[in-house]
Amino acid sequence: MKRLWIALVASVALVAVLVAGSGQGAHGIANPAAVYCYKLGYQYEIVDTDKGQYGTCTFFDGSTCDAWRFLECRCGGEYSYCAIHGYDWITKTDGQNPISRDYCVCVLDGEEIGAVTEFVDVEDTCVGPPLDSDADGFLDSFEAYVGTDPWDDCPDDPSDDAWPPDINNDTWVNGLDIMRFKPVLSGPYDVRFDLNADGYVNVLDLMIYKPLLGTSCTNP
Ligand SMILES: [Ca+2]
Ligand SMILES: [Ca+2]
Ligand SMILES: [Ca+2]
Ligand SMILES: [Ca+2]
Repeated sequence: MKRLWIALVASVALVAVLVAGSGQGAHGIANPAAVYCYKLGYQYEIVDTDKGQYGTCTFFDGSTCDAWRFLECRCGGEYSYCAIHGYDWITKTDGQNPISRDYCVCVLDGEEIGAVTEFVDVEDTCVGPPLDSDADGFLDSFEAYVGTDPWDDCPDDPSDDAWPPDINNDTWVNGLDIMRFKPVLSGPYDVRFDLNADGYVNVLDLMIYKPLLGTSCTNP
């Protein structure tokens, strides 16, 4: 049941960007801030200026941060690994992180549970696909965007938003899900239906159903 369409969209081009200039092909030394941005499924770009190059990370809603500031949660904290997975976040400046002097730590119920660089392998020199923790074919960051659970690949009950195309949470992707689009297509924007994350609900979102129709998921 594993579908990878979103995961695969960006990966081919970005791997080339991430390791460009390393001279070591696909196994080069990558910039941790670039890898972090990429592995969360966002768009990393290198910007040339008079003072040199820097990297930016662009999120689904089009907003952008400097990639290193994003890694440190000094910018775009609401798009961070922590936020995507339901945690709070803080930036620590005690120099105790091997990747960057200032670093982002996830916080759950007031307890620090780890730095984002522990959860995301930003030193991965063979850059794999972006994070899809539950392997339901939709990236963690995308699931956070539409409001489904990035840890759960299949709904347990009709209120359990777990698998993005399964709008009615019955474990099947079929016409019943597509019927739910009807009032939304002509009504106010509802992010739950924005399955290509472009800020609109329209026929482009319905396109993603083509390879998925008739498929289902199962709970353990
Ligand atoms: Ca997923
Ligand atoms: Ca999910
Ligand atoms: Ca369904
Ligand atoms: Ca859309």
